[in-house]
Amino acid sequence: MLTITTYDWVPEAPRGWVRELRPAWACAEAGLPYRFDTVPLKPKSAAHLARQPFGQVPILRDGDIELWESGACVLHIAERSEALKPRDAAGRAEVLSLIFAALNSVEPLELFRQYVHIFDPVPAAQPSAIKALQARLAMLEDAWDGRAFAAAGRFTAADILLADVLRASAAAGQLDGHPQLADYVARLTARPAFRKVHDEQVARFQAADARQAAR
Ligand SMILES: N[C@@H](CCC(=O)N[C@@H](CS)C(=O)NCC(=O)O)C(=O)O
Repeated sequence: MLTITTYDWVPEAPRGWVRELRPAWACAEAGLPYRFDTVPLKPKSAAHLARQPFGQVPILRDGDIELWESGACVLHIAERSEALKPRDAAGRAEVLSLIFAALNSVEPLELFRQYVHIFDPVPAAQPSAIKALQARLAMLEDAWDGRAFAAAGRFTAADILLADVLRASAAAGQLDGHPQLADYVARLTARPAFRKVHDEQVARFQAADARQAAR
């Protein structure tokens, strides 16, 4: 049984967006059983920081080993299931490339857009954050070439990470000028495994509200 560590509660806004969704989605697609355990969002405990140096989630436990960083967790799960990773070397190489592209080339720009949008530290940075994201998305759209999935011509772990990154851009209207990427996000987030783990996350944090109110 795989155990995914998430928070015991988060405010309403991030519900459905907490990255425990990534390993949970991978497990659901692969048909691997998983369960959740929780750490407090605040204050960060010493025990949590000993497991994840930034006091973040998710953390994945698999028997005696533990991993953190959602990308590492998804890759670990993908090693266990051909449902997430093809067997052939060329397919695996493509999956690996798209995983790192999602996390290293697209997500930083999407996170920067979110950061300036939410915290507005430098209002003048907003147009440049959007411009940088839009430039990257336009290149991805151009390279997409009508594909149904990110890599290897089939659903893989790369789709979990890329679609989860891009759905944040979509929710902010940033895919409006990128029809292939918008269609990709719509199709990937309509998958039963995504819907299941997404809705479970929202319900779990709603139940945490009810527990707090009952105290
Ligand atoms: N690069 C990390 C980022 C993890 C991350 O940002 N986790 C968020 C939840 S989605 C978190 O723990 N935020 C609270 C905090 O940073 O204190 C990963 O992908 O696992």
